[in-house]
Amino acid sequence: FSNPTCAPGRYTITHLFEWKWTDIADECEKFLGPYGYCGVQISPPNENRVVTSPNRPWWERYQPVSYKLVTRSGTEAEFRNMVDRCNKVNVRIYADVVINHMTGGGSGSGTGGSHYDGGSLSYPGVPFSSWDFNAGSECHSGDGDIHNYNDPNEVRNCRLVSLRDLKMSKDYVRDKVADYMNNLINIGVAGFRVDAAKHMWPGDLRAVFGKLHNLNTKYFNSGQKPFIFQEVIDMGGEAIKAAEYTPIARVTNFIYGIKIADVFRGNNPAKYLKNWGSAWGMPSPFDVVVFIDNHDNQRGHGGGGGVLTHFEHRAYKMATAFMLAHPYGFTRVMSSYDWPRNIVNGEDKNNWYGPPHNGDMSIKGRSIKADLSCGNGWTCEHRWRQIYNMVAFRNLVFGTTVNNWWDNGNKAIAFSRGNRGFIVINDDTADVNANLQTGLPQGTYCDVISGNYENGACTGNEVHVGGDGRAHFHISHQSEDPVVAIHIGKLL
Ligand code: QV4
Ligand code: CA
Repeated sequence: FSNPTCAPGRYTITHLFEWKWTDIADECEKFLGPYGYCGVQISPPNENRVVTSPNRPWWERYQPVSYKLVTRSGTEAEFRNMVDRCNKVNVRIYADVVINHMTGGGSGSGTGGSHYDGGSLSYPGVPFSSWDFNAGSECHSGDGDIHNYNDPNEVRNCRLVSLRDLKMSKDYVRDKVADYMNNLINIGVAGFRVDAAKHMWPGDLRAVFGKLHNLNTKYFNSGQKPFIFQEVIDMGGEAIKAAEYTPIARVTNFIYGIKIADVFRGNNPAKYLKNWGSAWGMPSPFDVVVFIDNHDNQRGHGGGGGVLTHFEHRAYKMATAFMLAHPYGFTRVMSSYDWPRNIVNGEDKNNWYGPPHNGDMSIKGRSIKADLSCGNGWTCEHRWRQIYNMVAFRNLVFGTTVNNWWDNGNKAIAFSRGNRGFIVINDDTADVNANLQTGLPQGTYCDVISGNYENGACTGNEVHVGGDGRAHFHISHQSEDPVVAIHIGKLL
């Protein structure tokens, strides 16, 4: 399950957090397909609890009520239409599946109208009843919630923030979850982000994944398995290790964003990135999905904090350029919406804010500006030139290694990817003014950070590589984008 199921030549996904299905379908056709993205991680597509206090927080979608495909993002028909249209332009859909638990306490109805009662453990929309949940015989924490992350039994059999914990050791529960995932596969999704994987036993996940169908041959070659990445937060300090899950499928690498933030905030000189990868205490590149921030840690959830986000745009763009230029891991670009942060004593009181919405609380569509960026409250990092052009860079240099490493002994670095691409990043407090070996063929290249190559001309800076492979780079330390990236796809 560790092989990304991208169409050929595409190597990066973006998380279109809380987007509507109709917007995603349009985005696949107008932008993600043409600009070389592999796919989209979507918000959970199944029916969830409607939370009104606070009013429709983003996190209500992590409280399943049933596996019906009706959410604020859209109806089942809209979902099917999105999957079909995206696949037709070679953009894959990866569903976020919340299978560890159902809702927290309380009762009411879900986004698809199904009833739920977290008190009596009744979810008729599936159906699940009290027999299908872990209880006192499995969880020994006293109040039923997880408190001690050093006790693997507690982390897996007790409730994560009171969310009713499914008894995945039961065949019936495994079958219902596998039926849900197979329904998505049959519709045409290419894989899954598995929410809260750390809170499920590896053996139970193996059993569920073992029931999964191959991908739909309408869009994929026969015999292809879904791509699966498991959300396992392993920062090294707890009993449960990512290594328990990597033999099954990939895991999300949370160490990555913390270490990268440290570098691009200037606390750890960039020169040390020379051996970036497993040498930094991270898993094998083929076992991980990597990202600068995610929907939790960008707002202080999930033990988050400390990572770079779009709010720190300068460092964020530098960090993302490095991530996309470097071969380590399968890359995911976060795509956010804006919200009014209100930090009191280190905590954002507004970190629950849901997506931009209309008066009836339906999700507002994103608008597109002339420079391709988004409006209506959508941040759309995936549409920032400094980011989408590096997605194309990654596609072009795929399969090559890091060569021609250079650093100034401190916070300025450069390296090539084989003889196909070259990047210089100046995170230092002085300008870079250097003649560097790029490893590239002679020619005039278009810097894809400062501009685009349009109608045979470069709208940004040109870089002249001589017959000896060397070129001169001048990067002001005061630039908003102190990065230059060139590749053989943008040779004038
Ligand atoms: C609260 C208290 C509980 C109390 C309960 C009683 O915290 O102690 O028992 O009330 O009513 C929401 C609220 C949370 C509330 C809970 C239950 O924020 O305060 O509990 O609902 O009503 C997201 C949010 C959570 C949210 C949850 C469900 O982050 O705040 O909880 O959705 O709506 C660990 C895990 C990791 C997890 C991470 C956040 O190892 O797996 O925490 N990350 C994933 C998702 C994340 C999601 C979940 C898991 C749960 O990425 O977005 O949590 O599906 O690190
Ligand atoms: Ca569990």
